[in-house]
Amino acid sequence: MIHLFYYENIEWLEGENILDTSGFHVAVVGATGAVGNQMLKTLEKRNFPIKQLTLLSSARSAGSTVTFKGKEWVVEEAKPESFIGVDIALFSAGGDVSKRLAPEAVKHGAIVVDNTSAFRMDPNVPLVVPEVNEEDLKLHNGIIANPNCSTIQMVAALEPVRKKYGLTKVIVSTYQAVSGAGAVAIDELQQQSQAILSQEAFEPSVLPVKGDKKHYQIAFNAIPQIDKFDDNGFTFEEMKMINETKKIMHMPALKVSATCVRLPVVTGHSESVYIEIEQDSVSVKDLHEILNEAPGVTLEDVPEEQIYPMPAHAVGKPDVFVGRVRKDLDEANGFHMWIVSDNLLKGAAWNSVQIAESLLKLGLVK
Ligand code: NAP
Ligand code: 3JN
Repeated sequence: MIHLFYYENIEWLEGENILDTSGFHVAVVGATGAVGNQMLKTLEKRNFPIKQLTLLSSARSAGSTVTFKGKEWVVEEAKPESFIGVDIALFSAGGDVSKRLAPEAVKHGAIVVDNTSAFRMDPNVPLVVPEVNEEDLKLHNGIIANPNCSTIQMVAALEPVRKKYGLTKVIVSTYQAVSGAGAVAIDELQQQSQAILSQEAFEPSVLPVKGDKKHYQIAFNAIPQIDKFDDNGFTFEEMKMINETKKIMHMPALKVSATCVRLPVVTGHSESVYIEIEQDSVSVKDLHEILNEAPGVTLEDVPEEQIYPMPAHAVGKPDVFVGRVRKDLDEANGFHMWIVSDNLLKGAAWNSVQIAESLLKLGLVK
């Protein structure tokens, strides 16, 4: 089956209640967005123990309804008082909303799992990918940050390699889907594709960055800009990958470099990753062995059978897929690999729900 769109069914794990409890009051901030939509589907699929659900958006969508577990739920405008009685608040409504409302949620006694970059580099906020650094959750002060989608899938694949063989250098180039830029970017790709195929005129208005000086065609194109430019020539998306990788892996001295590119793919980020490891004489077979056993990772690497990960195959699945593992031809300790994942699931909604499940498992939710 060919998957094109992000909102198709999530195909995985019918969850069981992970706690024998009457459940928690959960709030989803940004419930009408591309990430919020997948957040609700993931909570539903996992049968997350919810006793009360509060769905929040801006005033624009307040009063609209969203389906959860076969029932229509009314969305409300997010305000400081929306968090009274909330146990767990999942935020994906942009950094400004998180900066304004996450502290209010914490004041009201909620634990916040924040999908934005607002608090990721705050030393008092754990930045967590459960397969990599679940223990960091124990240091939380009310807010836990979910990393950038491109960072998450890369560190999930690299952590088992680091653990066994050490890691000294990472150079990544990304091939990112438009759903990472929100529901408006998905619409823009669809409209432009239709316009081009029907030879109609169109005016780009969303990508690479909504509200920036220039907008470019994304259909049948590749745009080497995700987020705005920093003064050092890297984009903020690239700087997020660099800084977040070092924080999550507890390796401030790790050499990391990134180039982030937007492609006309609806969902599923791909990454070409070059690494250098500490240990000598490691083979591709050695890396296959550890990747095969790594939690949350699926190895798809049989070149002679043309088996390798692709975004169209990753959509709706929770795992990080790794393939094309090969030794560099010049650098003895250098390896290349291709890493693909559903950016809205492991890159956002699933990682956030996993963090919430870890918080329950570790007894960190009061
Ligand atoms: P989206 O499709 O544009 O949805 C944005 C959501 O935020 C909508 O529900 C929107 O509500 C809500 N919102 C906007 N302004 C608000 C306000 N002032 N108060 C309350 N809610 C507000 O965007 P998305 O792709 O879902 O992404 C949302 C955010 O998640 C991003 O800005 C980013 O910070 C984060 N994100 C993280 C990752 C990651 O890598 N982990 C990936 C993608 C996104 P309305 O319907 O009322 O407009
Ligand atoms: O573009 C992508 O593929 C991922 C985008 C993530 C994103 C989009 C808008 C704002 C972020 C993020 O999570 O880093 C943010 C942000 O919160 O800074």
